[in-house]
Amino acid sequence: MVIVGHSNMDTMWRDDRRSHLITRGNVDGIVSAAFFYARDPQMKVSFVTSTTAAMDVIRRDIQSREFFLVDLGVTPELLKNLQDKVKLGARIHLLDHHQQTEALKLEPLHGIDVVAYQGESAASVALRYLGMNGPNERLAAIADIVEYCKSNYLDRAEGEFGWERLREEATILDYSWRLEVDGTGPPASSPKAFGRRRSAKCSAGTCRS
Ligand SMILES: [Mn+2]
Repeated sequence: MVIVGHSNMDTMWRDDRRSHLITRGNVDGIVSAAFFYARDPQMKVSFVTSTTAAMDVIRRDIQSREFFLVDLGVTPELLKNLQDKVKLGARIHLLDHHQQTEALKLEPLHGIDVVAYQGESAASVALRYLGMNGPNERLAAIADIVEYCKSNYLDRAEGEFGWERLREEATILDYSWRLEVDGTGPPASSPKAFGRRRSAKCSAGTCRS
């Protein structure tokens, strides 16, 4: 649906779901999304490649009343967009492991909930936030490995399954999302697309992305 009066040509959409998770389309984001889906199968989920892309998604979504941003390092511009959403009545939760998001914990951010810790994957941050455990911990551990991070989940999973097995599973999952391997045919991505995805990675504190 197009909003009359908006001079830009962005397309708006209508969706009855009121809770929206926005995260990266890499292992850390995919694992985080799995946790949120397990908690709320009706949740709307968007995978993005950058903070700029996340801003676009948030701006277009005029239906959701609650936004969860996971694994997205916050920029001043994104923060401004989020504060605009809060003024419109939305609740915002930032779950992250990027340095710039963790720094926000010290600032008064009315209406924006910040849960951020460096040194562990965003998936581990999300799992703890959601109060989940059990088999989910192994998935968080895999995200930690791919992100070159370490958490209690990784320590426990390593003790239970062994480092080699976990690392192999992490490698397979990381390979799978990059090449869109889904078991139904050959990889869909061209080498060019593969390179583009690789370049979407960013550095983040002690972690990779
Ligand atoms: Mn990450």
